[in-house]
Amino acid sequence: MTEEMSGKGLWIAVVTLFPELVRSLSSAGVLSRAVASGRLHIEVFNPRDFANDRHRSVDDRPYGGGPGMVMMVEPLMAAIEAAQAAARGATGSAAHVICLSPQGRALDQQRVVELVGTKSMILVAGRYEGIDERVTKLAVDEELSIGDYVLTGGELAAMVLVDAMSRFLPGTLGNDASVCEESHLDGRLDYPHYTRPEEIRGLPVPEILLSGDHQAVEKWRRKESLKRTWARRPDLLTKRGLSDEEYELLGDDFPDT
Ligand code: 21W
Repeated sequence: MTEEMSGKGLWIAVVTLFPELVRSLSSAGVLSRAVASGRLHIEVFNPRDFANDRHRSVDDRPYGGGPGMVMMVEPLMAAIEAAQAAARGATGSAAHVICLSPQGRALDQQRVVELVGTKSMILVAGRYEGIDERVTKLAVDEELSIGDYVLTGGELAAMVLVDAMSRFLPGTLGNDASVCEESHLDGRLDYPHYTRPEEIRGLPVPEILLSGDHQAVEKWRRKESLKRTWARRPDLLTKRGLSDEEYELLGDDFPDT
């Protein structure tokens, strides 16, 4: 087991035909700092490096016909198995294998939090029309989608998951308070934010925020947060319900029934 991954670090392998796409995203911003500090390890495995024919083929035509190509079993399985061997070497145990796919369950913050507790994971990013179903059956533990829209492949979805998880690695954030605050902002949208100047282009900062009255500010923020959530994402509120105090805060904005 490597020294830097023996503790609370996250070991991730991404299986992708576009390793440079994944590397470029991990070598910038918050993720690069997590990697540099040893909290996050990202390794890339390219199925093309495991292709056997002289053309290094990784895709083939779909049985049954139809448009597009399908990622072949052999190079993809070999890449996943190489990633599993690397995971064993680094952490001493098998990695959890997640395939990013439009057919997966939708990723949400609860699953992000659960997955941060995983020692190691292999993220399989598909291209073309998708991967041969037998790879899913043989090697994939879980399929995740990031939402109901169409991407060109699984790489950005994989990095969305990595990015969301990285916020929970200690020392990554620079501001651990906002992660904590989220637990009690849970199920509602953020309140509006303002910084200097006090007025710009005819738009003032809400007076209450300049009052110095911390209790009043906190109440205003709770109310604004609820109003926005009710207006834009009522599904979040019906899912979690409202306390008596929140019901009162919403006041006239909340319908009778
Ligand atoms: C998108 C591949 C659409 C294939 C029925 C049969 C990973 C993704 C992806 C992709 C199709 C995620 C069709 C949200 C996403 C991903 C590539 C299907 C037409 N329909 N989360 N054939 N959205 N997308 N093509 O696209 O790999 S997670």
